[in-house]
Amino acid sequence: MNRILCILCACLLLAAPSFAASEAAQENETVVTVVKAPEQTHAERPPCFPDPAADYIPLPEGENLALGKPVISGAHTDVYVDKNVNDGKTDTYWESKGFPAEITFDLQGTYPVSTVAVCLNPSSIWEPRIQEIAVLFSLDGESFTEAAPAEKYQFDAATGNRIRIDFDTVEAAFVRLVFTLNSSSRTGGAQAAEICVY
Ligand SMILES: [Ca+2]
Repeated sequence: MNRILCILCACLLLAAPSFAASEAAQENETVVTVVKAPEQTHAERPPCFPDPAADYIPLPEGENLALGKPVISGAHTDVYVDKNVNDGKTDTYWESKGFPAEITFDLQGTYPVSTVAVCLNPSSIWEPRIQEIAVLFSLDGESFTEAAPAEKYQFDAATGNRIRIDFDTVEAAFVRLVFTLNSSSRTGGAQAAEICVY
């Protein structure tokens, strides 16, 4: 009888550590929750972050009449050709070779026009600068009339690196911008990533 009791006690003593280890493992078990990320198709900004575009100079609503239309200019710098100026992308730009720099849009039709917007790349890498710009319009592409006289406009990434020129509505088939100054020390010509006509 004593022998049986001894064997039973020995079995209990051997089993005790494994029971203790099992309880410790349960206490230390890491709970992993798998969360499926939502499908993301574009850059998203959490609501707690300020909207960088909140202070951008607003563009008019409606069709940009210059987008993709034939454009004519003089000499350009390097690869920065005039067709970059109305391709709908602010990361491509036109840069003239010297001043004055004319760039003319054929709207391929006659439209009431009252605003021209000139945009640079909105990135702050493009430091603030002033460009002097006049706007002219024409019905035949040969005789042009001034819609907005030459004025200096401040480009600043804080306001979207864009400016807008508003004037009394004219009927226009062609719109021409004449640049006469760019204060940036990095270029000797006019620069525009997009020119929009409304
Ligand atoms: Ca562009």
